[in-house]
Amino acid sequence: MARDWDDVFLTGRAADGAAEPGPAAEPEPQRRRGMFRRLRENLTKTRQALTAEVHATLFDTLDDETWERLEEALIMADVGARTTAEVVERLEHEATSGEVEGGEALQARLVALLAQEASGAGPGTIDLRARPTVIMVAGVNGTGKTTTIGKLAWHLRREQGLTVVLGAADTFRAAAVEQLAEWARRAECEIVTGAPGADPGSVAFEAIRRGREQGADVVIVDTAGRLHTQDELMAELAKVRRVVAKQLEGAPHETLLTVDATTGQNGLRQARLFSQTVPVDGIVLTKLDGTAKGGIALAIARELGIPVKLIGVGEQLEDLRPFDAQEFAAALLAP
Ligand SMILES: Nc1nc2c(ncn2[C@@H]2O[C@H](COP(=O)(O)OP(=O)(O)OP(=O)(O)O)[C@@H](O)[C@H]2O)c(=O)[nH]1
Ligand SMILES: [Mg+2]
Repeated sequence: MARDWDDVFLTGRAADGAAEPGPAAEPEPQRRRGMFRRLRENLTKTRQALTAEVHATLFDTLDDETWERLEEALIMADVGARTTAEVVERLEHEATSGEVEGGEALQARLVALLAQEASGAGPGTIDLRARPTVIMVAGVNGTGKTTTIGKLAWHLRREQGLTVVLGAADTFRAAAVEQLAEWARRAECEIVTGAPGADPGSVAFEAIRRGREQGADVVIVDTAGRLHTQDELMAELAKVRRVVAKQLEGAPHETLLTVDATTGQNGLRQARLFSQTVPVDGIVLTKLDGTAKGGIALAIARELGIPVKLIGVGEQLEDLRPFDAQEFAAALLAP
């Protein structure tokens, strides 16, 4: 599981896995503490909903009602019925057998069990060693594709010192190109656009061509989230992917799927549909700041079999973070 940007991005440089600070980094422990504090703040809605119940249950007399109430609270936070049932059953067992005793120990154990559930779908890394690495971003309209691309481009530049080219392959909506162009300006990277209604595949093609010509490190391709019908959307997504794959061997190296955390189980169903159309390497779970149902971050990897790699916790450039299950569970449940 990734803890920091240097853990997420495999760049093939010496910094991989080590803690060599990026160009704009603060001292390490201080920076991590600051990031954890911000994450807790961003998750306030879910955290408030959960911590009250966890305290009212695990720190009180343990009986049947304890476990029922705890289950209910986790399900309300969208942790998912299966994951919740397993985790609470295990915790109850460990509490009854005397393995784990006391509110604090139980709470810590709950964090560990939830984190464990969320970590099974594979490492949250993004391999950036290909030159250029092509990242395709897909997802239902409004889930945060364009915003995520802007934030990601900014992080790649600022934290990793990489050059990025954006491809505005969402040609369905005229405003989509403008929106991505604004992000390109903020992230200080180049953007390749097509005329409104242009073939999305041709825009992706041109972005990669441009990236290669420029010797760019990363090309990120935005895609449409809505067409006239869902079938058309899926067909187009598959087509863009084929164009990309034909043009550059190994591409797209990473396909990220954005899922809006506020849409809960419905978002999960949509994600499943997308992942049946194109192979998805990672989930970007967005809008965790605006929901009391952030527990979905801990269940989604297990439900889909795809790791959550990044989380969106706001609308600003810096509001994209690597997902770390342990850190996330701790931020939700720790006092
Ligand atoms: N609070 C919050 N808002 C977000 C986050 N990510 C995206 N948004 C907002 O969600 C809205 C939709 O985001 P977009 O990036 O336009 O979504 P999209 O998937 O590109 O949408 P389409 O292009 O219509 O398919 C915007 O208002 C964003 O500011 C997040 O992590 N937190
Ligand atoms: Mg968009």
